[in-house]
Amino acid sequence: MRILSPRMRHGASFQSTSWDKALGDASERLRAIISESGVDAVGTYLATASSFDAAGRWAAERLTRVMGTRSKYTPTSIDTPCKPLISQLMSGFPGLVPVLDDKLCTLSVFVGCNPVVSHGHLNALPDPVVRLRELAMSPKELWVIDSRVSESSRLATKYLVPRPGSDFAIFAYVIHELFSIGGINREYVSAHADEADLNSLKGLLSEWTLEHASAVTGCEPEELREFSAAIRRHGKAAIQTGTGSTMSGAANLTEWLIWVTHILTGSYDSPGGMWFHPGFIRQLHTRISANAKQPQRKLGPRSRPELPVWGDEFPCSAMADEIEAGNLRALIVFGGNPLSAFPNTARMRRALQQLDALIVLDVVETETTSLASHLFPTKGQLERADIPYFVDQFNLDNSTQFTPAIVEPTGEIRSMWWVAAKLADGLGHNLLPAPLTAESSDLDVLGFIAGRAAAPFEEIQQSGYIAHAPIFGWVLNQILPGGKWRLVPDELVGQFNDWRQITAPQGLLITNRRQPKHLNSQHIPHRSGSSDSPLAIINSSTAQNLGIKSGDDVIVSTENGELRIAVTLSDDLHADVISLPHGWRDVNVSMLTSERDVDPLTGMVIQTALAARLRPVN
Ligand SMILES: Nc1nc2c(c(=O)[nH]1)N[C@H]1C(S)=C(S)[C@@H](COP(=O)(O)OP(=O)(O)OC[C@H]3O[C@@H](n4cnc5c(=O)[nH]c(N)nc54)[C@H](O)[C@@H]3O)O[C@H]1N2
Ligand SMILES: Nc1nc2c(c(=O)[nH]1)N[C@H]1C(S)=C(S)[C@@H](COP(=O)(O)OP(=O)(O)OC[C@H]3O[C@@H](n4cnc5c(=O)[nH]c(N)nc54)[C@H](O)[C@@H]3O)O[C@H]1N2
Ligand SMILES: [Mo]
Repeated sequence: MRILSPRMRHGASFQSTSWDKALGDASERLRAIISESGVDAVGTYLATASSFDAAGRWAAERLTRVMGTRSKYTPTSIDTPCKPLISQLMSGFPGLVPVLDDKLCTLSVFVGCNPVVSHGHLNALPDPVVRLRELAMSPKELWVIDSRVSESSRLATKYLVPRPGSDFAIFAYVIHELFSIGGINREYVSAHADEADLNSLKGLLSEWTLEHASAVTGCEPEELREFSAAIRRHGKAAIQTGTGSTMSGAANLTEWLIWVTHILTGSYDSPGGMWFHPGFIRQLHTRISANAKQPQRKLGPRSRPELPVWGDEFPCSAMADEIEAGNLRALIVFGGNPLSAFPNTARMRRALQQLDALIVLDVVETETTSLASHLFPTKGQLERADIPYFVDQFNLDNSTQFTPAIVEPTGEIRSMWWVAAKLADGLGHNLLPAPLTAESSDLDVLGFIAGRAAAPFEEIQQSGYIAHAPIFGWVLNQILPGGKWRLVPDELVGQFNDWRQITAPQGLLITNRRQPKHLNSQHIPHRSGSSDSPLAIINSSTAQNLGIKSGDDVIVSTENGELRIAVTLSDDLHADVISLPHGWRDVNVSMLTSERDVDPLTGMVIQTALAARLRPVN
């Protein structure tokens, strides 16, 4: 149900009220909490829908900063913290986003990423079926590495179906072969890597022979040999990971070894391989310079000091503990649904209920809005003009777009940026830089944000889409300390030596999966019989052994909880896989994940390659 006016809770009642009253009451509560417990007691969660509302996200970031709270949370710590971590450890800067050079690259690889359904992870593929077909058109090759033969695998030149969580082993073997058989780009490597690093890497990977990688991944030796040969044959590669890789216990290792593969083959910041997106609006290449300091992890939130913090946000896995410990007393949610997205749903629900204020900015009622103390209706996608801002670096080309508002906002709906500015006002801060004021229009705010873009805002607005050529060279020449990648960060060597502990045990494993017609918990189809329904996919032979038939309900359980879900059978996945969709309210996969089962380097909740049991109902 759409939310059309601000609402405020008084005891059991949750009534519509005026903006003045709701904002006034929210600010008063926040002020009291800050004066009693300090500003870290007020947290912000800048979630998926804020990523697609440029002005809203920009203002939510500024609100977090002007308040000065350390309690900032975003889904980056749930779906992909390995990417900023590896970027930071290897380049000194966390924000590098490699993008495939789709014009010149002849070998592209997707690992745990299913663009046909998701449109990709950090490289958005518009019209993904056409894009993948282009990438697979001979002499180009497209490889997909997925523990299920996915919709994207079917479009690939070749696909591999490894055991979940074992992807790192494929690249350990590929690098082992680059050292032993050849394929290293000597010119690139001598300019951009240290000899000592190369030697230690070679030593570290010496045991990763074909047989070893085959035993760990379950892939046939011949398939792995062919993959490695393809990389050597093409010389360069563009390898993309998605959440099937980034949500597993081996996420950091896989990401690291893929970066190493790109570096050894001279594919990074290099035509025919990958370029780094500086953002059409952000223009990072004009602003960032080399940082020679070794990145240091900071102490985690007070209730979970063991959880590492590398950037400016706390891991979402800490939120329930922070609330229960009284460290986090108010939360402002910008377009998110923690009851769907965060682990251990039952505990998360109790924690959110314990907050002194839960201020939610959303467009419709959700399980999270039903717990809100203050509910602020904000403009949906069609009601606001927009440009890519948070997702500026995630386009496949060096482009930007402008979309005008299509319909008038209904009811008393306001812009997300305006609500953030009003909340800041109520706390005695001004988050809007001159000449912006609370009376400015959405276009004024977008124009301000696009102030340093590669083209004037008026031109972006008029043309709707502007693309420039990819930019090469800025990372190698400007960002890397001394022009060299840090190939072997200690933290990753530590995890690599422990690979047996961090990879999944033998037996059945849950894997994650997106579905075509809903985005996380948004737009969940209500029609029964919709092709998009909450179905687990399991291997036919596994099902047969357990006496399970297609359409049966089963119980999937982990150390943390259980889930009842209907199954469909398939031979197209690794025998150990139970593929579960994310985003459903009643069939909520987050009941199976835990805020304790996290990657020790990032605090990310493990959400794929997770040990599970399966039994028929009855
Ligand atoms: N239609 C739709 N599009 C979306 C979303 C949505 O919910 N629906 N969500 C958006 C969001 S927030 C994100 S982060 C992106 C995610 O985008 P993607 O990362 O592309 O997400 P998925 O489509 O789930 O693809 C993940 C694939 O990884 C495979 N997999 C699981 N575990 C493993 C493993 O251990 N190893 C390997 N090799 N493969 C594995 C799964 O079988 C699955 O095919 O999609 C975005 N786009
Ligand atoms: N177990 C498990 N957990 C997961 C995942 C998984 O695969 N398995 N996936 C993870 C991933 S990849 C992600 S990104 C997170 C997602 O985590 P969240 O971002 O917290 O979840 P969403 O379901 O995307 O919630 C978005 C909310 O924004 C609202 N919304 C939609 N449009 C607008 C708008 O224009 N304005 C405003 N203000 N609100 C709007 C929607 O109604 C919805 O309530 O979940 C993660 N959690
Ligand atoms: Mo995500």
